[in-house]
Amino acid sequence: MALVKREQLPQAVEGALAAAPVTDLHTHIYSAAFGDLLLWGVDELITYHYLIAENFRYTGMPFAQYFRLGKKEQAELIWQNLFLDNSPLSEAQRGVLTTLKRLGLDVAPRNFAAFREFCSSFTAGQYIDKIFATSGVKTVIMTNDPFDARERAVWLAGGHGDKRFQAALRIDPLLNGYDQSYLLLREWGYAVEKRLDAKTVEEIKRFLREWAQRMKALYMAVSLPPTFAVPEDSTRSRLIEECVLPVACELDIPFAMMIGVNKRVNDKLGDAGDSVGKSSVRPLEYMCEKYPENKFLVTMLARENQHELAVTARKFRNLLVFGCWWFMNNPSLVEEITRMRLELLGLSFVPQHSDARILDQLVYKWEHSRRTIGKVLVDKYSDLMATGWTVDEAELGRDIAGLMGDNFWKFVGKKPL
Ligand code: FIX
Ligand code: ZN
Repeated sequence: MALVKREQLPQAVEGALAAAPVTDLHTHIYSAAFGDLLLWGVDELITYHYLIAENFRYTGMPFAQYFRLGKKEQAELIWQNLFLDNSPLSEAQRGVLTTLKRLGLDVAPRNFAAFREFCSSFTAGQYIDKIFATSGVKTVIMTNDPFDARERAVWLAGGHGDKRFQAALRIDPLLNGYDQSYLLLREWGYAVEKRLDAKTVEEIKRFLREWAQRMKALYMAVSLPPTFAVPEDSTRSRLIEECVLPVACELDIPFAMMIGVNKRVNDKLGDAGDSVGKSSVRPLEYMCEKYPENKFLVTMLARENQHELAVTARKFRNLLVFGCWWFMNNPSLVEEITRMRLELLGLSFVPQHSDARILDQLVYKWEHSRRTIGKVLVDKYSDLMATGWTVDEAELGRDIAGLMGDNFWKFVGKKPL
């Protein structure tokens, strides 16, 4: 393969990013087998909870009045407030337009009806194919919650067969709400008590084992508040150390922690009402050190935590840092964090996940991320070449394929699916 010249770097990096198959390791999208759990199309795209939050900055409409509207009316209201009455400069606003453009639609006429007509010409299955082809994403990992009745029914009926969609066992109700969720476990035949006695611990491990195997889950995951602590005298801390980590180790799958969410600071906004808080990395140091056979996938929500998270990863090879999560997923912060991670971790991290809740978002979230990550990589390879080091196309392709997915698959010890 030819050596890359410094002046060719922008084109070479852009080409390698475009060619690298993406594994999107955390999303909220579903294969067609999950029915209405899969959100897709322009009305869903424009009523994304990020845009709901932004919408209320421009209107005094009572929150409940908005949520009583039908989906189409909600979409038309947001289109008016966030696109027609105010230029759509935010990341989530621009994302809608990037997606529509990449799907071949002309946004200049601002003809919302035309966007709807385009989407209505697809079935869910056809649209999944279209979005995967347009976004360059090869595999997405879902967020699979066995406590969600609709989702539970799909898995108990045999699951789904679309290998583009891999599973992650999401256990927030177990870890963050055991005093309620244990009643469901009992309903499902697990002999658990509210108090974590020895039998209960074993039955919770059985629940985790059975569901991780049923889903063929690539990892177990939870989102955690800024106050998250392990060890501490709490049910959550005991469940993690006595149930989650032993089963994760037994099944050789990572435990993914998404740390720093302050849930429902404005409850009237629903999913749009969550916020952020600075967390501690002490629990990560404790778990990575005490459980060297366990693997930990971690992303944190506060900008202030990003540096110490990267430093923690330098200390523990069983910790893989991933993504620019939620309020971090904006070009200015993706650039800052990716630059810092490359400087502290080299290539040993996963720079991005989409957190897509609507299928269509794969297009813009990855288009925007490739552009920002590419900009940082050009700088870093340029700095490298300034030392006299040479880089050939194959090495560049190898490095970038690692960032876009191979690093994750190596960490979980599986071949890319
Ligand atoms: O906990 C999570 O998986 C978060 O990503 C979501 O709760 C959040 O609403 C989201 O989609 C952020 O991008
Ligand atoms: Zn998420």
